[in-house]
Amino acid sequence: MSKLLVTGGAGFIGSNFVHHVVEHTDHRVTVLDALTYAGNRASLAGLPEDRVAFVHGDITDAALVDELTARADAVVHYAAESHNDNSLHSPRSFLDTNIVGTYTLLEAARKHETRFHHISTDEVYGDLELDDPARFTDTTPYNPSSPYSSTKAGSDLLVRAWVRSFGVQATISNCSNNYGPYQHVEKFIPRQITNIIRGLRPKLYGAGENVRDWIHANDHSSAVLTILEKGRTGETYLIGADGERNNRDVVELILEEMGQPRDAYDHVTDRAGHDLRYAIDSTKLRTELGWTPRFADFESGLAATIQWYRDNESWWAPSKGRTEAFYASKGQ
Ligand code: NAD
Ligand code: TDX
Repeated sequence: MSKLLVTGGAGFIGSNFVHHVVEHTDHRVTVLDALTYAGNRASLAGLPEDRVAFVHGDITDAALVDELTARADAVVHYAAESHNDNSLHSPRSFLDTNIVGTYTLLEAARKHETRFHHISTDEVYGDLELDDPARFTDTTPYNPSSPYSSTKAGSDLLVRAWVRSFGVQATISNCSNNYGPYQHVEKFIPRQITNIIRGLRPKLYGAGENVRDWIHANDHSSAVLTILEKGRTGETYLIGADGERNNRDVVELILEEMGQPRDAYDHVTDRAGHDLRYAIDSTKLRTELGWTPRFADFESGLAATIQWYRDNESWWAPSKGRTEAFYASKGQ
């Protein structure tokens, strides 16, 4: 049994990870989360108090981070400003949290010789052409496009430097686009589902040809647990489940699943610098560490996610109005 410090554990993927850890291991978890607009304590409701403790605080608070890291066997670092569209309009908090916050945690892990796992994204590699057979691997050169992805790339490079220069026992994972319960309504799939529930039309950026490589958040969680248990210090593991789809197909699937005409959506202003395609080659994680995804069927995972948003309107309703007002002000 280990004591895990999980940063950003009240966010989408972090909260899914905490649920997964409680269900599948006997680890104890301390969540450190600043409860920004993206954090929600309700995402951790119902978890046993003797297994999960919650600390409301910021990862840039060095004294607090030091105190919590001293008590942990491992740090699993999810906390981030995570939304590309926000980073195009207000990038400052992305530098503070993603760069300075990661630095603050690395210094604590270095001091206390604590195992560290850094959660990152495939977006650090930039994008691929639609007809390119290539997929990202851990040797693909970094080439981030947005303020968000450039700060995630910077945080990855800090982790690599703290491994090489200071011997921090760290691993990194770069995962593709996640879907599942507890995802904020600003993100693509929950935005469209909750729009339809509210009688609004889904909004597709540009022509909708951009491709994302979808993975269920539970599969991301099982991969991170595998890396925590078996990953080699200093290594980078790419996490993906062969789920490439273009955005138009995903919107049409959601509409069909929710009993609407497949063409009942609007095209809106495209995202500035919009990455065309992401695709992950997760062979290293599968062959070296023996991980396999369980949610192979995107349609059924999507149907379950739609049902979750239907059943949990009180979870997402408080964020919906201000999220749509923000998008409307940008023509999206
Ligand atoms: P999210 O925005 O849903 O959650 C982020 C969480 O971090 C929130 O609970 C927020 O309150 C917390 N947080 C933000 N700033 C903080 C700070 N300064 N101190 C403490 N807590 C703070 O994000 P997510 O989608 O769950 O992403 C989690 C991680 O996974 C991020 O590092 C992201 O880069 C990475 N990732 C996300 C995806 C995806 O598809 N969403 C894919 C690959 C990687
Ligand atoms: O309303 C929308 N319409 C639309 O067409 C929104 C919100 C998005 N999109 C498009 C943009 C992208 O091509 O859908 C795709 C997915 O958009 P997001 O959900 O914003 O995700 P993305 O920008 O791909 O980044 C996500 O995956 C990688 C996460 O938000 C990041 O945190 C993660 O690193």
